[in-house]
Amino acid sequence: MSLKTKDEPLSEGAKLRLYSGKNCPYAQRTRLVLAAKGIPYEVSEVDLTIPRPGWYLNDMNPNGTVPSMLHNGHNIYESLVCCDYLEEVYPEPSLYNPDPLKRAFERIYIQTWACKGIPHYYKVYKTHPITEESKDDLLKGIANMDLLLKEAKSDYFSGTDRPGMADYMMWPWFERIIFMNELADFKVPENDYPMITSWMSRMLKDKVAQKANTDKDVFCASFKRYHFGK
Ligand SMILES: N[C@@H](CCC(=O)N[C@@H](CS)C(=O)NCC(=O)O)C(=O)O
Repeated sequence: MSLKTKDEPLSEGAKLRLYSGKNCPYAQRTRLVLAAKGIPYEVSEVDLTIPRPGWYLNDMNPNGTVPSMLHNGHNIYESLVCCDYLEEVYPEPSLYNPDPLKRAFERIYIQTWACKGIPHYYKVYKTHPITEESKDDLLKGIANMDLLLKEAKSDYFSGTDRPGMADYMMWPWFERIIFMNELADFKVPENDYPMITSWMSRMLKDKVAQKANTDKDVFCASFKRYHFGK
């Protein structure tokens, strides 16, 4: 199906249009927030294997990436900005901790994972051959999150008894890391990292995470393409 332009009206009942990518963890962040808040929306899938059309760059997102959202005729882009925007426009249920200090830490966790986890994830995901060094680096990033969760003394990075913004902003990569166990022989050892592995188990059971999940087949196909040129 061709990409809907900014001018094309939303389908009936949809509050916004999400320009997404089938295997994009950043777009999944937005899908998770939309699912958590029960916001009806439509999806326009962007084929990331070909250059974006000029109108997408002009009207939706000059960076050419997904996610982007069309809401009330306005374009919003960058995953964290999209998610914070949704939190403000659709405040219920709130995904941030009500306590300002805990909320600050949620943002710290998101940034920490972005700096110390995501780049190493992509080294394992994209480079061939996968080296023990790249796997160790990713494990260090995960170990760091294990420590932070331990210090937070909470089941979730939200600091509450349910997943919140920080959990949903990190989950897309962790869901894929679980798939990497089969594909890249990459495992997070439960005995060494009890906090993060039990968090991962809890997240797998979360209804929102299940609703806005990663398609395992799509992920595996993409992973194999990077690694084996298949
Ligand atoms: N900082 C951006 C990153 C988004 C991003 O890198 N998306 C990838 C797909 S997962 C993309 O659109 N890549 C297309 C390209 O770079 O051409 C965000 O948080 O939204």
